Amino acid sequence: MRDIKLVEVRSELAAGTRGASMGIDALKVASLDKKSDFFTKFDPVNVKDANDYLWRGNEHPYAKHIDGVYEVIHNVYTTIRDLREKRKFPIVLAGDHSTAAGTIMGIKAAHPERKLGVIWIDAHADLHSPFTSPSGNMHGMPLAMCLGIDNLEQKLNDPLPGTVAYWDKLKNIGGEKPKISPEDIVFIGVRDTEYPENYLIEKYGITNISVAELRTSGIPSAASKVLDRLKACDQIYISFDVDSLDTSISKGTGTPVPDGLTLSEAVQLNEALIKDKRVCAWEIVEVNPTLDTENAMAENAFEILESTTRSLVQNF
Ligand code: 5AB
Ligand code: MN
Ligand code: MN
Ligand code: MN
Repeated sequence: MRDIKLVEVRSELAAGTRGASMGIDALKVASLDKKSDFFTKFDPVNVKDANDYLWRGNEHPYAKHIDGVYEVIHNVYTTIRDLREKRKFPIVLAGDHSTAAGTIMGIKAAHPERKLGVIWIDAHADLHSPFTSPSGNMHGMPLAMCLGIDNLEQKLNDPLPGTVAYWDKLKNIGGEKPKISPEDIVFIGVRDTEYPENYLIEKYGITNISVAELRTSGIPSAASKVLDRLKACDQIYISFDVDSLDTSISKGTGTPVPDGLTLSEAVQLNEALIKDKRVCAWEIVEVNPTLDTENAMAENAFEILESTTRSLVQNF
């Protein structure tokens, strides 16, 4: 049996649009509307956010609020490390996607000898660094933090020395070595990238299963392909950014992108992936009810959360 622990991270510091910190509560409202007992079944742990940095001005244009983002990622890292040491299975509900770096760092620190694979279901590759980011929004940077890369070959920005010092500290949370290798990342649904990210995807040959490919091959075969691609890994983390969904059902998120997954595809995909026994944590991020009408995004995201958890519980 899996010992599930819900982890709530109400951070929105690293998103470009305000409101993602309310995503978790929007999911809870959706659960009530659907008369689900989901939130009564699991006793959640709350990770301390640093959203008050939003009112302190921004001294780091190429990595906005990196001082606060560092604090939150560190808090997530210690929480996830401790849970994994106790063999818990974290289901993480988070605001902005930067905190996924803390999840990865925590998983790795608990079992440094285990090769960690990452399934990143997202419209974006989140491979930027302060040297390449077009926005300075750090929710576009978590995978670069975990890979420990700056991508100076594609440098666009000159971050201040203070920013670079924080960035180096961030990459070293949980130990100086990279937490993951590029060959152990599989993207699903990535369709909105910038050229510094494309450079890395090509350089490292990172696999992306496009929405079209997923449709042609069917979900079961796409899921097996992803898992097979990670056959060298001993443990796997799945990160689900709701902007992987199509804009017809993903208006309530900061950076919606057309031509994404349907709700039923996302449900089937996550249900299939989580059945692999190596999966050790699952995360859903970036619901922003302030951009939405009638809580539609959270209702769809809640369906994915509930069905994925059910698939996990039924299989173990
Ligand atoms: B998300 C963009 N690449 O860096 C940037 O939502 C978007 O966590 C990042 O995937 C989106 O600002 C980050 C243009
Ligand atoms: Mn993302
Ligand atoms: Mn995204
Ligand atoms: Mn997003």
